Amino acid sequence: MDTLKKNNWTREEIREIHDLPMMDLLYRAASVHREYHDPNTVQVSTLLSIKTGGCPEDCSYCPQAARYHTDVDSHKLMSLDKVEFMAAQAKANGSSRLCMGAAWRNVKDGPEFDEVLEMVRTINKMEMEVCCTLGMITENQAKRLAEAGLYAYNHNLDSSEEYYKEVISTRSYQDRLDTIANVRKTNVTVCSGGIIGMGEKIDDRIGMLVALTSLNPHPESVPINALVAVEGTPLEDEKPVEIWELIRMVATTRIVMPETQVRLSAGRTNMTPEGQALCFLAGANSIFSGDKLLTTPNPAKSEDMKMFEALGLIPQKPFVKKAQPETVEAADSQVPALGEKPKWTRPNLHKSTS
Ligand code: SAM
Ligand code: DTB
Ligand code: SF4
Repeated sequence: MDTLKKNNWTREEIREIHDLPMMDLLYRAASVHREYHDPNTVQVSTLLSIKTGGCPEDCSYCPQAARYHTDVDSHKLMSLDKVEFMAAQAKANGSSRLCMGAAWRNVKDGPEFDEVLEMVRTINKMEMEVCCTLGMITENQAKRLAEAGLYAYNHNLDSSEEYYKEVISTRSYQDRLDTIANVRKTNVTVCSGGIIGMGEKIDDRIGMLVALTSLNPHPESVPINALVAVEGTPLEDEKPVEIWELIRMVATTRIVMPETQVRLSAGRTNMTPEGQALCFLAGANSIFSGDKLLTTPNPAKSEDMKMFEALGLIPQKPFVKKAQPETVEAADSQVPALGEKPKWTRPNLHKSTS
């Protein structure tokens, strides 16, 4: 059996795994899963949108892009007190990780980022894993987040390089890879995955897995989102993905990145508990809990509790995979703000600005 943690998976090899008869695929993925993980433990994260809507980017799937006409109400940065309250609630509800999302194109040094760093310090001290997803960041900003005690940074590749251009025009695939590389220069873990159901071909899903597996080391977590088609976005009419397609994607991800936590992310409201159980069997070992993702609905906590009970699943404790990072207080910081912006390019223009 091929359970190597390798970085040179080819499209053909991954496609061959993806297209196995379902029972063979499930058996193989479940076997890899058991070799590397406790199959009865699932990591539970809570999402919190700390800055909602009004984003200048044009990601076709996203209800928070300012240019689309969705029902999302824009909010400025959430207060530290509110974040602390929400984190305590998430912890009481059994989440080991709080993932704070901001509808930003990139991080800008200044009072708002300082406030986010304070949020990271506060939650890390609450013995929760802290994750941020704030758009593009520089190496210096990644270092400042690491110093504050950040556990993970989420920055998705979303699809294959070719299909990415069809979905987003305001930044390139390379920009995403650059931010991931900046995170990798610190001890913050990398969370990067994508979305299926955006009209892409199976080969685009495979292309995304090739890109993710070529990262060395592999991302510590890979979220697999099923598109939540939101009215007012360009992808509003996309039909929900078939559960079988999601199971195939999860199983393939598990096989090609055996050590990674595979997160069954957006789209669970369209799935039955039985469908989700097959995803767990196929190697998913993380979910987002709480009745809201960032702006769209997620299954009710009571439903997830029922499902966990029926399946005998146990929520993972924090800092099992990696030790808790230390927090350096703002006054003791060794990493000064440099005031620089991430370099970025536009697809097809290949012009760099800063
Ligand atoms: N602005 C930051 C960025 O783009 O990296 C962080 C927030 S953004 C909302 C985080 C991720 O959520 C995206 O990369 C995308 O994969 C996912 N996402 C956004 N809208 C979605 C939708 N409608 N359905 C599924 N996933 C979605
Ligand atoms: C990820 O891959 N999925 C999460 C998290 N990382 C930030 C976000 C899903 C967002 C779904 C649409 C919304 O609720 O706005
Ligand atoms: Fe902005 Fe992120 Fe949404 Fe893209 S996915 S529009 S960058 S919030």
